[in-house]
Amino acid sequence: VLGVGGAEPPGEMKGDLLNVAKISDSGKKQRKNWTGMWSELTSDQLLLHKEKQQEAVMKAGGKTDVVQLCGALIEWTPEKSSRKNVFQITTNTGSEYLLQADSQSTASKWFGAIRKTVDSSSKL
Ligand code: I3P
Repeated sequence: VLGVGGAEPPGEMKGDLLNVAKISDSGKKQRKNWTGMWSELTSDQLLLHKEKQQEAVMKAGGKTDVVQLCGALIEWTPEKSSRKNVFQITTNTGSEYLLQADSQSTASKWFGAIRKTVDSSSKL
């Protein structure tokens, strides 16, 4: 079934290239700059890798952005972009990320899995 999300347990989802734009850094507005990032969901973080291989990331000295999902908000935000399938993560420190995939099923899969992770990590 496509588009339901959350089929895989937290910590075991990776391997998709999502378009990411960080539009706020701790409350400070950033210029929107879409970048393709290899996404990986852990039990409480969204890791955004510039390189596909984890090893390549390590060797390059950490071109990975870590989004803390505990206490975060996630919502579909069609009004924030001309692109389709855009959703936003707002962290509890006030950083805002737009995420997007042209494939609706890919976007929905990640939205569902991230929302689940937000819910489970925020309950602790
Ligand atoms: C932005 C760029 C983005 C676009 C954004 C533009 O211009 O074209 O792709 O967002 O629109 O401002 P620049 O590269 O000069 O900063 P979308 O692709 O999400 O529409 P926005 O300002 O309406 O968000």
